[in-house]
Amino acid sequence: MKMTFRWFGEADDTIELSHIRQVPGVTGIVGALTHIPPGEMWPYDEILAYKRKIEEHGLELEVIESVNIHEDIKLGLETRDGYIENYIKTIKNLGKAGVKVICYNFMPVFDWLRTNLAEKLADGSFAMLYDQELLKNKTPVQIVRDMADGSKGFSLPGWEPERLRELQTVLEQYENVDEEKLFNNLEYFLKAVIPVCKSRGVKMAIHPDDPPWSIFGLPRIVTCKENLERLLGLVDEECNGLTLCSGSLGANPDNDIPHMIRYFGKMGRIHFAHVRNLKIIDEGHFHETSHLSSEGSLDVFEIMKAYHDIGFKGYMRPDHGRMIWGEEGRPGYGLYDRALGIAYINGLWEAIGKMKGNQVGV
Ligand code: CS2
Ligand code: MN
Repeated sequence: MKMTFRWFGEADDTIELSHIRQVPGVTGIVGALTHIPPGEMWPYDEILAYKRKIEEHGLELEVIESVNIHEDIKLGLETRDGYIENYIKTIKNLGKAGVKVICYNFMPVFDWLRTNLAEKLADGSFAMLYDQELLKNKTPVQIVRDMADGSKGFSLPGWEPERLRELQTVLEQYENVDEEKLFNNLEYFLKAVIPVCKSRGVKMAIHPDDPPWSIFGLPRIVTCKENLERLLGLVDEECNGLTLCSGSLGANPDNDIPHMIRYFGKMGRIHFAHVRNLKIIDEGHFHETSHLSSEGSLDVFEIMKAYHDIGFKGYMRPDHGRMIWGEEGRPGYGLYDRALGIAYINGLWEAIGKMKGNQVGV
């Protein structure tokens, strides 16, 4: 595997590239041109300038997270073709710049959702929490306001203000879109972009829905093994692949993450691995934790062992961390806890390899 670290760009991140370079084992950045709204084309020159900056610090830019999908594509509106054209141009420009994997998601309206972005844990750290009960008493507009208030002024990935300004209208448009329609709209999108990816050596890696169930009655389809298999079959090509996010899928205890890694990994369809742990309190109620297995509900050793057993050669990154040691930053994306996560993941990886008799642990 290739260890990477998510970075939001100079203007939009508290963390310096030179500091990321010092986290043991990190070879690349997972980046994005966060200022470009969904639906618009990413210009080649801008991608190149961004990549050069990263390379100046001895890091690679081979993974993008995310190129977000315009709502009209998810809704299946007639206007989608123009946005798909732009997406294709972006794929071509990214491919030309050496990008190998594009992470994206197909969640209607909202990206990942939490009811508290800074829940204080017993050890004094802060982590993100989700409580389905609290959602029941809130309207989508209130939730958007809460997320914005809790974000400490940082833009949150997938929560672009321009996209959410039209919230009421978009929610009404979704009244005609059920899971079947959403699958059809994903198929339409994939049929247009996958051939381009294939010819350019770029892999698409869909991110699971977070949490992996419907919220506010909106359809969600990237939620479980059966649906992941179905979406891979929509266009049965290697470059139609997955971002296997343990924390997103793992919020539903029915999802057996090590099994899913082995199953889709053997098919060669996992291109990007997000490793995150979380503690399930009861149904629809969980908070994020450090990566350590004993602190959460997921067994990170079993997750890493599954990746090791399938000979995973793709990109990996620690996902959401807690806020520790007084760090101020974008919720989920501080330096310290994600760096600790990497040290732990690397430790497991080395130990698993050496237990198998491989001296270098890979
Ligand atoms: C999240 C998402 O779990 C995660 O990685 O932070 O924002 C994720 O980046 C997007 O859903 C991917 O499109
Ligand atoms: Mn993730």
